[in-house]
Amino acid sequence: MKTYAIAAIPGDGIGQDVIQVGMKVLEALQEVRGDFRIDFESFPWSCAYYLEHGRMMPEDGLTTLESFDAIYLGAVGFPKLVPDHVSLWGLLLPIRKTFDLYVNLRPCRLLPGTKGILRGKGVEDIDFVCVRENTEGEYSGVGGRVHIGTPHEVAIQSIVFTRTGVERIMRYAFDLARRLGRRKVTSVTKSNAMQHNMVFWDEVFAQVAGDYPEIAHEGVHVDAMAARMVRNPETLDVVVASNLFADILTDLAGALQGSLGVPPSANVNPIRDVPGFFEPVHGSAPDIAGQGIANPIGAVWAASMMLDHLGEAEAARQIMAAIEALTADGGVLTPDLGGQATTWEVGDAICERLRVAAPIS
Ligand code: GGG
Repeated sequence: MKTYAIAAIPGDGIGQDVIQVGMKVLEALQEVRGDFRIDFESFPWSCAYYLEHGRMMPEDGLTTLESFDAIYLGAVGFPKLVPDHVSLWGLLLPIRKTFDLYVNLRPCRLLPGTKGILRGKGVEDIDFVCVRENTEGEYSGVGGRVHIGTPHEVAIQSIVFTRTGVERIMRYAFDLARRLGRRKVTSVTKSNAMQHNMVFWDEVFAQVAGDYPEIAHEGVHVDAMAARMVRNPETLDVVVASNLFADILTDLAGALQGSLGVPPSANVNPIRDVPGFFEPVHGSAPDIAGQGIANPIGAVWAASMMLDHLGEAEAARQIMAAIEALTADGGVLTPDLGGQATTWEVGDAICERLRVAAPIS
């Protein structure tokens, strides 16, 4: 029987709650299917770990992760204990960069039965995929501060775009559009104000688009894109954006789906043999951790993306079918989606639906 080694890193805040549910759903699925096994190993790397050890993960943490088939992460951040830039640069960003997980795939789809927040926009209107560049751009980490604490202090954060980095993410977006049968790729830019990096981004986009004549393409400035997502989300198929722009816009995409608790995120390198890393889009929300009100759907959907990436497409679809049956029914939802159920009740209801559903082929 095929066995997958998964590194589970619940992390901080509600990451602990939702990863517990995600693991339970995966365990229920392997029981139902019986054709693969998942071996989880959990790691306590988090802000609590930082307080004890002075780092977010051990020195050889990335080497440890290398031997796994995938990484399943909850959330990172507990700003009252550890500054956010320390926790993010201590755990989440090093995983993405070290394994060169240059694609961050974030679907935005209104699930059946859920209302979203846009008047007059339904499931047929809100259905696009955001392809986020995940290893460079605004999150390159290049910069520094001088004259710290003096009146002439200076802080510089540089944006780094490489031809390799930009071209490969554009190409991935067009290939994805082709694979999904989508008609258009929309590039998010700001080349009117950013005359170096974003003009370069636009040039590479135009060059890559030339190799995909059957797929329409357009560039939209990031400010106009924010408005377009709200006014006309139905005009979007595949969206490609830089690290920061996509980070911001996919929170907006979460709101379009009714809650930031819904969307998942897959950090992958489609070429290299490295573990992909899967997480809900949402953060750690420490203020509501452990209360049983966090929505686990984003984490469970991320588990589905993980299975799909591992080559278990049918199992991935089974999880999505269970989530969709749950939302369509509407009876067992967390408060962010208008329900009264707890995190654990939603998890149990998804497991139950997996058990009763007919196999999908
Ligand atoms: N679920 C992962 C998480 O903790 N996200 C919070 C966050 O701020 N992420 C930044 C990023 O995705 O770059």
